[in-house]
Amino acid sequence: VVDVVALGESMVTFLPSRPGRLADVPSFDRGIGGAESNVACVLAAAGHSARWVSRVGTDGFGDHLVETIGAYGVDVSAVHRDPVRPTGVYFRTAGDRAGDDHEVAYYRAGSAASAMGLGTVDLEALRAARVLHLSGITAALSADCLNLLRELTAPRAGRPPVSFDVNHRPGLWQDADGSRVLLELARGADIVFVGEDEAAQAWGVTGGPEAVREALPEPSVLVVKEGARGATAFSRHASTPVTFVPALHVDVVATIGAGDAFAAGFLSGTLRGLTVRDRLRHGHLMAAAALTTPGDLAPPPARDHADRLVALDDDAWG
Ligand code: KDG
Repeated sequence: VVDVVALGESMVTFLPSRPGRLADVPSFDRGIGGAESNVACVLAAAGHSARWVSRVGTDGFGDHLVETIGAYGVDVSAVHRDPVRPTGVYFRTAGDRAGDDHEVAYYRAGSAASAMGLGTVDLEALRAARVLHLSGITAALSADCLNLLRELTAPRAGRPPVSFDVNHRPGLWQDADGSRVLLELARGADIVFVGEDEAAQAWGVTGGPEAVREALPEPSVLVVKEGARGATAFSRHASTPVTFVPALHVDVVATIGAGDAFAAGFLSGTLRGLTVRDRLRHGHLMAAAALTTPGDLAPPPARDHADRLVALDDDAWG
């Protein structure tokens, strides 16, 4: 049984070599992206056992993803290679520093990962986990992917606790009712991550973290991310049911990957049985590392270093 299994599509990403509209950028630097494999990579770098379950093509981009994610120490043995469908790729501009206003062009329709489903992924590899991490992105990829997520979030005796990052990507939900589906899936999960802005965009919930909790009372842990301000965790079984921790002040280079790093830090603290405050602090610390690098993934601080930072006095934090 590994600490965390993450299921989801990963893509080779192309980030512009200089700022500007996609229409004007002449060349791109290759990286890797994929919200769920990002979580697995950060957790592995933070000293946890992590497995990524997915499908990629037999093309060179598939090789690159498997090799790069494997090099983080993530178990990639349950990644299936699809001989017919290609690996997804996407291009993205940096946008402004808050991460708004960027352009994203996905080339993932009909990808190998969009063929993930109950019959095409290794269900045993998914279930042998202390935590199974999923995200709303997968639900948007295909009907089979959605069915798979519905099955994995359904209440069943013996299923691992499910962590679900809502990850509302409006660009992937053009013809479908993403709002309803994301709420339904979140209701079945045990730990849910959602941005305050996402909750407003997807569900029309405004009025702060408390209003999000009212709309989503089911998960035993709900983490509402409030951007640069901080994050609030609602936890049914903790001695303090509501915990707010301010974010760290950093010079943001790019917001991409920060939400994934935050989720990884919080899950790391959860797996280690830390207090809710310290889970949130580990989340912010990992997010700070991602915010200060251009691509999806930043090497997180080593565990003992992270623990020393998390133990700072309240005055020194945030
Ligand atoms: O969280 C970062 C992801 O958005 C990025 O890596 C790409 O997974 C991705 C997606 O589908 O948007």
